[in-house]
Amino acid sequence: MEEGLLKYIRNGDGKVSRIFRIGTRKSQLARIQTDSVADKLKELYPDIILEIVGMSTIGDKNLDTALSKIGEKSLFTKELENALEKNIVDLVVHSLKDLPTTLPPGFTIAAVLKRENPHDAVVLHPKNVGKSLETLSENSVIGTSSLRRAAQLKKRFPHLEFKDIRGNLNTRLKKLDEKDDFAAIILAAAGLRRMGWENRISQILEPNDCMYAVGQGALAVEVRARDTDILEMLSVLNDGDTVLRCIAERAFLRHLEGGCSVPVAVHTEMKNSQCQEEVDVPCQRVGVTTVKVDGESQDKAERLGIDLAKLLLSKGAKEILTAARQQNDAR
Ligand code: DPM
Repeated sequence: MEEGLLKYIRNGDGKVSRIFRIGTRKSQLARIQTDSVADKLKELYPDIILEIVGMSTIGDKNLDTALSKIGEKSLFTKELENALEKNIVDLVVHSLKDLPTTLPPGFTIAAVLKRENPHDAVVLHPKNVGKSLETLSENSVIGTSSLRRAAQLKKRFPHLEFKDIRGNLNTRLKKLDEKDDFAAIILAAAGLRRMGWENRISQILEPNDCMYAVGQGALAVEVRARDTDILEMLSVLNDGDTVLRCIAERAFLRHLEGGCSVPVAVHTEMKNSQCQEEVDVPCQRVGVTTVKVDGESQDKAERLGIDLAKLLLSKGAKEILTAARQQNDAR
């Protein structure tokens, strides 16, 4: 243990317990997401001792630069992984869509929790309430820094204009409401719901309008790969269907060599959930059961993603992605 930061606490009865430290970004959304995972862990392991450690990341410090322009693959994850590596924290909660499809050696995803609504949502300027993307007037400006959202929506709604908007969710809603720069902004429905702002959603974008980002709406817990005890402890958090869909989606993006700076979108559905088996997880709390996704189903999901990527590459996806990257670099 290089830095010897593992923490223990001595209980009244003389027993010693380990403290598990959870790293999180400091934004309100990140805190809410981390708290929700901590609450689930406390429900499953009532005696667990957790400590939440807030940290700033490159993505948080560059609030004015479009995500796709910062050019750093692991915008929101690098500092948190450094903290994992140095044993400053033991687990890190992320939005899965912010986690690169290939993690640095030594790190792994211990759990992917049940996905929320993965779709994108339209939030209108108060003066436009009652309208939709379709009925907003010609040349209305829509705020989003996501190339994926802008690329799809430009094609579907050619009468609209798209401009970058940065900052955390609180900042963006303020920019929308208090200025006259944007007619509407596009955000993930999941983030809005977690913040308690569901009432601001005026339209959920269906796949025909705009497909979502790989992993959108799902939370993931990242840990040190060597911590097999923590991996086992966290496996109860996994949601089988979400795990399989996200394996397929991430394999697809990995094979396309896409990232934050290319407009790649997906839509996945589980046709049946037969591939899961109920198993007992041998963990501290007796009687905890979970669905474990068997290795064969995981392999199938991975292959599905890769096959789809290959199909698209054979139809010219590589050229489209290269052009999109060059266009982005020139912005
Ligand atoms: C990534 C993108 C965005 C985030 C790009 C994309 C949106 C950037 C923007 C990879 N990460 O989606 O095409 O709008 O300028 C992010 C959000 C959430 C996780 C916020 C959002 C919450 C939803 C979730 C930012 N990361 O997309 O509205 O947990 O999936």
